[in-house]
Amino acid sequence: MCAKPVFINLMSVRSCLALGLLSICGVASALAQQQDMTSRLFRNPAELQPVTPQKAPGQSLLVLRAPSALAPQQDVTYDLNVNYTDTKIANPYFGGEDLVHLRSYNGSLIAPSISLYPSQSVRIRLHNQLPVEDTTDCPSPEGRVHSVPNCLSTTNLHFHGLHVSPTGNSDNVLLEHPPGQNFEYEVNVPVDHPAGTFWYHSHRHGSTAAQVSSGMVGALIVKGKRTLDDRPQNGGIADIDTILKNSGGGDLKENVLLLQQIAYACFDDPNSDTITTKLASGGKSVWYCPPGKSGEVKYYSTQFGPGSWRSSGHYTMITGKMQPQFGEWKPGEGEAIRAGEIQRWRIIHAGVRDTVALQIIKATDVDPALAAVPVGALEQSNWVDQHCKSGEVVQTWEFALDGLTRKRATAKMINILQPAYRSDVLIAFPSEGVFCVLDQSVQQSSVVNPGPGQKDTRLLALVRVTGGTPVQGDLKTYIVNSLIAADPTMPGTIAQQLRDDDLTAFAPNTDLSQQPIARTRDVSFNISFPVGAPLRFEVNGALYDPSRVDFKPVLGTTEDWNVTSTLAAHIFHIHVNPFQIMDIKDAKGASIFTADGRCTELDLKDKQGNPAPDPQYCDLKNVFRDTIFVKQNYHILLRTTYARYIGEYVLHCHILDHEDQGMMLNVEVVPNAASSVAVTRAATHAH
Ligand SMILES: [Cu+2]
Repeated sequence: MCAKPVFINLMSVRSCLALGLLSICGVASALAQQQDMTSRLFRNPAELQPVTPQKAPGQSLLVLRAPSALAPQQDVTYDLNVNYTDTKIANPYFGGEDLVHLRSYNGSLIAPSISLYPSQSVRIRLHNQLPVEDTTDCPSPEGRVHSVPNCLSTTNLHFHGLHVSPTGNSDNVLLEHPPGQNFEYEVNVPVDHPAGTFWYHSHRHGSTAAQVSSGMVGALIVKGKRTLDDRPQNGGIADIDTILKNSGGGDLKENVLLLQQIAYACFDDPNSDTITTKLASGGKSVWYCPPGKSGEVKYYSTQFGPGSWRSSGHYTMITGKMQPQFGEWKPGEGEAIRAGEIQRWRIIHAGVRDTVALQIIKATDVDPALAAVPVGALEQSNWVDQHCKSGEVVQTWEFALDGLTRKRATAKMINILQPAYRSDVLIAFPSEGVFCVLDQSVQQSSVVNPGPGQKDTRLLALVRVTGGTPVQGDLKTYIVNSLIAADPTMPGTIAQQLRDDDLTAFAPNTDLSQQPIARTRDVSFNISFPVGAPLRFEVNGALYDPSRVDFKPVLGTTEDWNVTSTLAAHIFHIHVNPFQIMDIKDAKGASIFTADGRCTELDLKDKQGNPAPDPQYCDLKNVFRDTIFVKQNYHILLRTTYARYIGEYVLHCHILDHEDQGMMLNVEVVPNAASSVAVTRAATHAH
């Protein structure tokens, strides 16, 4: 009956009729459609291809620098268009595909990946080809309220996680480009920039959530070619990429998993923000687009906010695909994944409104020839219960966080990814068969979007493994031993360090624990409820004001920051310089890291008193990253050095609709007093 998986199954419809429940259980089966198999196959994003800029007559030609050992091209120019795309998104709740009309990069839900190299000058010509907005949707700058979303088609570009200049036409999110404007960014990647997984997205205050939630996100990959042997001539830097080899000595196969949460909706009438909903299986009403209507991202009032994602019925997509299939599902369809083959997965949480608790479990009783999961919320949930509960978890080996190689790698059974997090892992599937990639149910305090109801377990993807050699025993040990075996020239000391999860030789950031501290600062995220006025999304009690600079740290100094959330959980992100996590204190003010090396987050209990361990903070002590989830009333103690760049940039909550509504502030790194005096004197002498 209804609880069984429903494909196109008349028996199910009859059982439902017999029970008089057609309105509930008939919905899914009546609309059920088999998904197009080939469209479900996972594919990496295309790489953005450089263009040769045309020079106007009479203009002096740019002298391009010769390629170096680090970069195949020292000067490179790309075109990136912002325009609408009309495409389809599969709907796991109702079956079939919904039409969507969304702002995009280059007309696709899958924006191209951009490869960067240390020492490279990268120009990106951003062309805003969206339709012009009227002054109702986009008031002139003087008429804007900086806590009210506006100008949803005005954009800019942020290079998330890169350590580059925040000013001028570099990673400057204080710029904005209305429809019709073309703008050339130039990012100079320092020669000592870490190699790793970063991402680009629009970051124009007032429209960030709308654009990122439309899929305006792409991978930004800094390639690493600096070997251990060449450390002396590369300033002591070695990239872990240079030891990630397969047994033939070639590079490991890489997959870019861009987690996207597209907040599209259809509306009851063209001038209303009331989202059209429909009863789905399981008795829950979720967002619904009738045939012929296209889903859009238009209204913060109804499409973003507490509970919005949970009530939408939408699922997290991976790299533009809903519940994609990895591996070879039919001969010649999809790229085969072999048992024991080690792959690098670059996981980028590019969504806005839901935590992803990623876990990979061997599936049972799945016929790969069928390769379809049923439609309908209840049916999907039952399918996962039936097929993804073997308990045989595929452990991954995480070697980088937020693009930065960890000093200590960590073996993960579950990978809790908050919006804007990146996680680079090595993965090997131990046997042939089908594997479920799940977004697991975790407790409310661990997620960005609490309620209504518990976060449920959902299927994110399926992996089919064919051929290869089964792996016996511990996967992490297998992965490390395979890396060592693949590189006969690897020094014995490095091999031993790898066995001990010690990646110090490849970690780019200098430990700050002994640094002198110039000062400490407090950052507090809060949502307040003024009587008779809209909610306020505040940092340190204030809403964002572009004319106000709250913090002015001095170039070259190191500071301690104490970051907390006083109402709900928020996500702290700061541009330009990563931070080291020195300590995390729970709501009672106690460090979660005990003197004897335990993590008290593993002792957490749910409301009923059952064990509800939350491992997400446990491997973060002393780790460098650029984004951190801040649980309500917890305190994250960060340490950061203002290196290399002066100028103004921002910190903000990466629940991006909070940012658009005011949860952001300006930071300006200023030169130290001695050098500013020198500048003043030089100016005086010049006159
Ligand atoms: Cu927030």
